[in-house]
Parts: sequence; C-alpha cells; structure tokens
Amino acid sequence: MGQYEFPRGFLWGVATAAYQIEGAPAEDGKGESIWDRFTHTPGNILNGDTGDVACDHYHRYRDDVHIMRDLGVTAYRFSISWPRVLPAGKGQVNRKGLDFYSRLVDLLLEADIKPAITLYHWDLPQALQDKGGWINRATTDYFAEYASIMFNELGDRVPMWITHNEPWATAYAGHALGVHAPGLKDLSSAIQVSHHLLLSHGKAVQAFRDLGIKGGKIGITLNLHPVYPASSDESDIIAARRVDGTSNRWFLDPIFKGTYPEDIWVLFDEKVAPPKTGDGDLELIGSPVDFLGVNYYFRNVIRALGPGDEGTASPVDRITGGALVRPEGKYTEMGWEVYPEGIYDLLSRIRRDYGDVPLYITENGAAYEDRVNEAGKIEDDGRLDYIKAHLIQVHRAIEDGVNVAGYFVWSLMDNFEWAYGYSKRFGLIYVDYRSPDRDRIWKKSAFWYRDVIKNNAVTIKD
Ligand code: IFM
Repeated sequence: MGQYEFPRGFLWGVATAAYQIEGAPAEDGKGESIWDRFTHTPGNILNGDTGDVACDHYHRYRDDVHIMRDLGVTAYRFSISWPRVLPAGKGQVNRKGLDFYSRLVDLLLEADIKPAITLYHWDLPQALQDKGGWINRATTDYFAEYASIMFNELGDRVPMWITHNEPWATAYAGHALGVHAPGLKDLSSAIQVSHHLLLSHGKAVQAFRDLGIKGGKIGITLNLHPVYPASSDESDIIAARRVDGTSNRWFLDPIFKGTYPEDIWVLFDEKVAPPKTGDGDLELIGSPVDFLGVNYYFRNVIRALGPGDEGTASPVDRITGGALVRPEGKYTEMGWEVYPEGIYDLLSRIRRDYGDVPLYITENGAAYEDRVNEAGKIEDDGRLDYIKAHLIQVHRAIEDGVNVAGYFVWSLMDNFEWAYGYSKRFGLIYVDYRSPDRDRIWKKSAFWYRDVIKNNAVTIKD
C-alpha cells in the first residue's frame, strides 16, 4: 500500500478544446474556421469524419458541467472558438457566441470549478486564413484584439488564461507536414508561423497586463518532450540535441530568456531560413508569464538519419537530421510509447533550465480502444494505469521541489481527435457517437480519478 499525497490546493482538472467537442459549426452566427474547411475537404480526415456534431457540447454543456461536478474536479480547461466570437476573425463581435462562453463560465463557478481558458486551440477563423493566416504578421494583432475582447468579457470571472495550445503543432503539423489545418507543406512558412504564434502570445500577455485584469493569471501551453539520444554515438547525440532545440528550446527560450536558441537559428539559416522578425518582437515574447502549461504524452528517443532514410524522413526530420526510434515497451492506441519517467525528467529539466515558474500539466492522458461490455461498463485499465503512473512521477517531481500546481487529464470525454477523427478515444467519459444524444458513460478511469481528487492522493493497493 502506498499513498502519494499532493500539496493542499493542487488543482485537479480535465481538459477539452472547442473544435473537438462543441459541434454547432454554423449556429448562432458562428463563422467558419480552418478546421471546418479542412475536415470538409475530402481525404484529410480518417473516415471523412468532421467536427460538425462532435460531442454536441454546444447543446449539452450543462450536462457536461454536471459530470465534472460529480467527478469533483476543481478546474476545467477548455478553449474558445475564435470564429464563434468574431465570425470574420476581427471587427464585428457575435454576442451569442460570447454569451455561450459566459453561461459556461457561470455554471462552472456555481459548481466550484475554476475555468481555465485556452484562447487558441487551432481553429483560426477561415476569413483570416484567406488573408494568409498565421503566415501574415497582421494575424498577431488580430489575435491580441480577440484576446482583449475575451479578457474584457470574462476577466472578472476566469482565473487562468492560456494564450496558445501547442504552437509547435500549429506551426509544423499545420504548415510543414500538412496533416492539420490549414494543410500546408512548406517548412519556411512553418518557421515563420512559429515566430508569429510566439509574437501573438507576447502581444496578448501585454494586453492582459495593460487591461489590468485582476485576479487572473496568464501563461502558454507547450507540447514538450524530453529527448534522449538512441545511443552514445556522437551523431545520435547531435541529432537529439537538434530535435530538442527545434521542438522544445525554440519555444521555451524566447518565452523565458527572450532569445531564440543560437544553434537552431543557425540551423534554420543553413537549411531553410530563419523567421523574419521585427524590432522589439523578442522583448514582447519574453513578457513575464505567470505559469507554463505543459502537455506531455511521450518521450523522444532519437537516432541520426542515415543514407537509407532519404525516401522516408519527414521534412522536419531532414532539418534536424534525426528520427524517432521505437524502443521496446508499452504503447497506446496512438502508437505513443508509455514512458512515465519522461514527465519527471521534463519537469525537472524545465526547473533546471528555466527557473521556478509555476507549472501546470495542462494535458496528459492516453487513447485506448474502449469497449462497452455486456454489463454496460468500460474497463479501461490501460488508461487508468497510464494516468496513475504519470501522477506518481509528477508527485516525485513535486517532492524534489518542482513547482507543479495542477494536473489536467486529456480529456474529459472522447472527442474528435483531429486527423484521426473519432477513431481514437482519450476520454475519462465514453461518448456513444451512434446515439442521437451522444450519450456519455463513465469509464472505470473516471471513477478512479474521482477518488484521487477526493483523497488529494494516488493510492496504490498491494
Ligand atoms: O487531442 C489533442 C489535443 O487537442 C492537443 N494535444 C494532444 C491531444 C491528443 O492528441
């Protein structure tokens, strides 16, 4: 029997994102997003799935807040659909869109759940994409304007604001690999987009401070991986360092040190082009944040590319000269390695290299093939074990003095998993996509998580 107790006031949360759960893509004046367009373009999404209905959360949000209340979560991380609030991305505000989020926030507060809002979880208004999207520097100003509208509307009630979710994914999955909206395959655009995302983050933080939003904190969520060389060969070590540089340091350094990592700037210069930047950009990007959101799913073990990789290496791999290896071990349904020690290594490294900023695990969780058994139950032991093992490693980091203030499971419920459509289930709550009401069923992991929250501890029974 072991007991891993968490600090008093530790936030226990669940997370979702607008496009993945809301549905209602054109209701009450909502504008089109790049994900509406991308999913309706044949060939982009497995099985031709779209987010048109998703979990129907736009209509079922009251029930979903009740589920969270029954789970006992103390925080809920969700995102705002920018085109629901500003159908054209800028200009005319859609009052009905704002009202939806305002009602949701009030219900959460009534249930004693802290709202944690992500401003950008990938659903850019299509109207802005038509003007160049994130490649266009003007989008950074439109983002700050949109953020200010949200701060003014909800700033008195929302304690936690996240500017962006996983800028790496927006930049590379969306603009270099073409697997996410807007589906571009151009490395130099991806690098430019990464800069504009960071700049827009800085401008939003600045707006938050200028508006004097009291009682709220602001930060950003990055998808980070601890990176390990596959061997002690010099070439693997160099490749691993570059992967760490492009995926981790490229985002962490400007936010916490106000500079891009020199080695990666030089690498981009040699292989593609570094981003175009303006005077004062890095000061803005380095505006102090109140916390860092960390999304962790798996580690990266990297080997150097060899001559045999020419046909298969992705454009991103070709820059770093490294590729992921697949160590022996357990894997989730996404094909992601289960490596709980990775979250400990990552948290320790952030403190070592970037100081004592408060950290929140804003996403952690696993997709498994869940089945409703004859008794109507879902025995998702794989997910339960995954979350448990990661929480124990988070606890270990806290014991070492790392300032981790909360943990959000990805996800509250099964939802639209981007290019994989509905084929991957990450939820604590099962969603029956065949039922007209998108029925929700508690999985075993949900009951277990409820107990963890109640005890403020993970308990291991022998
Ligand atoms: O579903 C996504 C989420 O939108 C962003 N982080 C990773 C999750 C699982 O792929």
